[in-house]
Amino acid sequence: MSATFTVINPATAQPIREIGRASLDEVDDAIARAVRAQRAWAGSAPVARADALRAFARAVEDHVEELAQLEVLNSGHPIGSARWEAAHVAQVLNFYAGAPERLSGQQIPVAGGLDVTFHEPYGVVGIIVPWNFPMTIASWGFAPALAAGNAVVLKPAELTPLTALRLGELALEAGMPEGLFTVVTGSGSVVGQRFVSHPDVRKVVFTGSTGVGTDVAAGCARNLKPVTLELGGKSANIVFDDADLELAAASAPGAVFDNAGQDCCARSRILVQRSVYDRFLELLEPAVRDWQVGDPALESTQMGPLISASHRSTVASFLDGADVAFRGSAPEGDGFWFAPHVVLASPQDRLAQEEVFGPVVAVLPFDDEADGIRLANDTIYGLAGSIWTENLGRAVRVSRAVKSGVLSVNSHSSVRYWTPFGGMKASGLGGELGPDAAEHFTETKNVFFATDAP
Ligand code: TAP
Repeated sequence: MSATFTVINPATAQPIREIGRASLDEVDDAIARAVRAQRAWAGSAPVARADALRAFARAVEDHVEELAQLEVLNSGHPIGSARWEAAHVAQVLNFYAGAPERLSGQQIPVAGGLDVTFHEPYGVVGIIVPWNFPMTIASWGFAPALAAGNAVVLKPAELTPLTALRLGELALEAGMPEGLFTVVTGSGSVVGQRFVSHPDVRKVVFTGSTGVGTDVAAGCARNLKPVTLELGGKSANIVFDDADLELAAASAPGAVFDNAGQDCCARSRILVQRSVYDRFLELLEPAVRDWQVGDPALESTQMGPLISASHRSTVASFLDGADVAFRGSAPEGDGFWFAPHVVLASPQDRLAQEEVFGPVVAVLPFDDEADGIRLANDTIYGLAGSIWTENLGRAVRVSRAVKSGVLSVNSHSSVRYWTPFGGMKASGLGGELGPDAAEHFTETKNVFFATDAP
């Protein structure tokens, strides 16, 4: 690769490494190798594919610390989070290693013969991932795609390619066939677009912003190519007056400031019932001030820096004219630091409608259950959300009425690899994870075998 780009440590603003920027010919070469590797892979015994994925998972398990340290360096994730992320990749691989032997078709009753369906792999799957969770989001695509008999070409974000590159090496070291899982570094407009336009890439998985995702989907439509989209969010954390307010307030900073708010599931709008609004803010303030922002290499750190100088400027722009109620702290000096901010907002404010993707949370009051649901649904997004109430009937009613793909009641959990994940409205199309994800990487073939003479 002739052209390169520089990868920066966001905690120090210092360069780490030069990485090659693939040309169109190099992308096409990787896709051609993937086509060849996929034919042999799809033809191998299901148990052989399962064993290969388990070996890949073991290699990742054996390198959790190395991968975690790379993520601290490249993404500024706190070491505790980075270790969780690396271990999660191994768990996702192990989970989908069970899929090759379970991708059963159907036998459908028909007259005069036998009718069966087969789950056929697409062939080559192109996966485009963002910079916020480079390892985990990649694994949600590549593990089920490989399990279903596909080859994968993976494009990490230029800001954060290091763990993806290491995962590519670990796959080879674990014995995965050459060309089956290739990490292609470079820009979205070249590498990502080639995945969209190349006739041999038969499915695209895109995670990123709603704007780019819409263009990727349009390109896939022109090429009659299925696409999964995991996009932005503006998720609501809804606190009713019958909630355990102490618990709701204590957990609210983690729900939005984790990964410095650079999380598609960040609960970046806290909707609080008016009767407990003041009390909730009183409880929230010390929790925000205690939120530990600092050196991501330290075990005690809860939040590191933002990913880049330009992203920090974008996040800062959201505070222009904002009514800041209180804020946490952040280190001074080099690195793309930004303190957590709590802002009082009105429903039509930019801060209440647009994704900040930084540690800024908007707090809004609501009157009653219907008003809370209306406000929760009052954005273009529908990814995640939390509902705090001790009333079971209300918990059920509100969780059915909020138009989001991933909700939790009296907690903020969003991602378990064995349960489905995906957004509604402008937050996405199609889903990932859960028991059926490998099937999403197949197309159904129906075959009728005549048994009776015509
Ligand atoms: P984007 O700018 O959309 O970039 C995402 C990926 O797409 C990067 O790898 C990027 O490559 C690539 N890309 C850029 N332009 C492209 C094009 N024209 N064609 C094909 N690929 C292209 O998003 P981001 O700033 O990295 O990530 C932040 C956004 O992702 C937020 O909105 C966030 O909510 C969303 N996100 C959603 C989820 C889920 S699961 N719903 C998870 C994480 C993030 P380069 O940047 O290397 O050029």
